[in-house]
Amino acid sequence: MANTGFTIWFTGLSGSGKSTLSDAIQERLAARGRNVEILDGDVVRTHLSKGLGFSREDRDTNIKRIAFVCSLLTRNGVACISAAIAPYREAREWARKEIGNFVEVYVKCPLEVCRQRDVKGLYKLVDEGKIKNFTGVDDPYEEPEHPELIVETNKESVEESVNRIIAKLEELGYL
Ligand code: GGZ
Repeated sequence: MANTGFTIWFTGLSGSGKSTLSDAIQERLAARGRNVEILDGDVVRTHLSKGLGFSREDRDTNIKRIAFVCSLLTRNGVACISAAIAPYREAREWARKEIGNFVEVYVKCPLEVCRQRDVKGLYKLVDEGKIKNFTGVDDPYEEPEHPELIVETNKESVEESVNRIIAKLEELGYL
């Protein structure tokens, strides 16, 4: 029987753990013989969305482009992972409708923890006033109201979060 495609749609602040979880999920799904594609926000922005900024309009355009690619992959049986901040509820709902087999996972982590992690040194630049309109600091992040799953990366290990995501995919009949 052909694999059912689906999209894991991560959403969460910069530094919340979306990319880490994407890589770990990719590994787990690949081990089960699935073809996996990750659309990571900052990677997409060097190709498909090159030149876009961080205004609401540009973020919405970015999300719609990612959703479009996810919809193509999903309908062809790929296990697709979107790892963009996707801060606006309306754009996420648009993606949900466009894609269909959509599993929204809120990667929840307090801003202060993301700030302490500061994997890329961006929060430091924000504090120095060198980056403006940074999500969660001086730009909005609208928490999901009804995500399929919430993972709390300051409270659970990567393995625990991955196990919960895999279990949710099984429960929904995608695996
Ligand atoms: C948020 C920003 C910003 C601003 C640069 N706000 O943690 P990162 O570095 O690697 O991921 C973030 C990425 C955000 O791009 P997305 O495509 O995921 O955003 S959206 O879904 O809103 O379109 C961060 C970096 O780019 N970055 N400036 N002002 N994140």
